Amino acid sequence: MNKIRLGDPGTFPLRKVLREDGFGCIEGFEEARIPSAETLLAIHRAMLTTRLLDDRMLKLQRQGRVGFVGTATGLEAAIHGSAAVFEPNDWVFSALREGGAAVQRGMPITEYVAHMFGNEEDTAKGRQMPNHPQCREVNYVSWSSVIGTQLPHAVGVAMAMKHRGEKAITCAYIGDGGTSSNGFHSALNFAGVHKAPVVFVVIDNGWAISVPSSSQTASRSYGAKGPAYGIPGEDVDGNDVLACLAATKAAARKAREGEGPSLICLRTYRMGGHSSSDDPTRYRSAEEVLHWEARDPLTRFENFLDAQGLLGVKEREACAAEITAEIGQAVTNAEAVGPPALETLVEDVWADPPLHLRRQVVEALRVVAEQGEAEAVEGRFPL
Ligand SMILES: Cc1ncc(C[n+]2csc(CCOP(=O)(O)OP(=O)(O)O)c2C)c(N)n1
Repeated sequence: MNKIRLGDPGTFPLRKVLREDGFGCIEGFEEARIPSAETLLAIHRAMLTTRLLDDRMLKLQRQGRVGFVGTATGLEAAIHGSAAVFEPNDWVFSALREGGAAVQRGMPITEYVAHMFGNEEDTAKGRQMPNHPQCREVNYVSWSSVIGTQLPHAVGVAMAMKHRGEKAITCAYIGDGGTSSNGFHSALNFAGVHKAPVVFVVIDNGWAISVPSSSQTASRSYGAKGPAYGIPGEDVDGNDVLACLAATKAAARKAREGEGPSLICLRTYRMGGHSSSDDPTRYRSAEEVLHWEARDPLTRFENFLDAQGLLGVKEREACAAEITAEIGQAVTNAEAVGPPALETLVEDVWADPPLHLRRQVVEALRVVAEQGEAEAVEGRFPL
């Protein structure tokens, strides 16, 4: 359990831009390379939105109002520093924790929250697990839940765009655990051979449920896996939002200019449990969590913005209040909307649902009309 983490200083170099405390950049970093105030504040807002959205969703889950939550707490710099690079016509394929990137790309918070509730306004009609958002308008693809599958999908879309001569590229997120999947190997191999315009982003958050990152691979780093596929690879301090941004920007530029894929590993830490169904105290120490809490990527970036004169305590509070109000309104809306209509169960798969499915829906509707929904369910599952 206490093995040296991949990428720890001394074991493999990490790209860094911000000082550990956030109050400035590391020595030698040219100020001219700091992004514009507008970009910095937009990324901060995205990070804060994810932090607040996850906090609220987890509370709702604990109250039995939302079914499942997998938070991104601690990963905000990695997610939003990288996602900020992609253009509206690029495509983002994510795993469990990057839903905030959909919001950053323009998915309305109300739509995100409707998805968490799986209600009638959920674009997936309640058929996906919560925390698996999709948003066609912003080219953000829902995750299948099967670890690694999103990578071959992302490569396929990248190849399609390349064949069509389009300039768009794809971003493919995966966790440290996901690097052990078939999908990771086939996607990187195929993308390397065919120079697919894709950026692979490994978010190494230290744990794959209860498996520590140090037990996931014998490689000296995840970034080091790229060259084996003929792809450039790099490891980045994933709690340093400016380093995540810079590394992803360089990789995206290569993909856009026809130089093929890159692999970047953003090394960070999952501060919460794997999901709302997990108890992380069973497999990791309180000291370890405290160690990382002291390196909170949001605080580090806020210190930087404060030092730059871009975001003081008052502005931060105002921004948080605005986002909290927006989330609150979205939750109120979501709870006022009912579940998807039963007959939608057989939509979207068949042009004309076959007879046996039509019969089942008619039967379900008849039972509900006669007994009410709760009694109908109880009738099928006698206690
Ligand atoms: C093929 C497959 N095997 C196992 C699982 C169960 N599972 C769900 S999440 C998870 C761990 C994923 O870890 P990682 O890729 O590091 O992502 P993280 O959850 O840490 O963000 C596992 C093993 C799954 N969903 N799919």
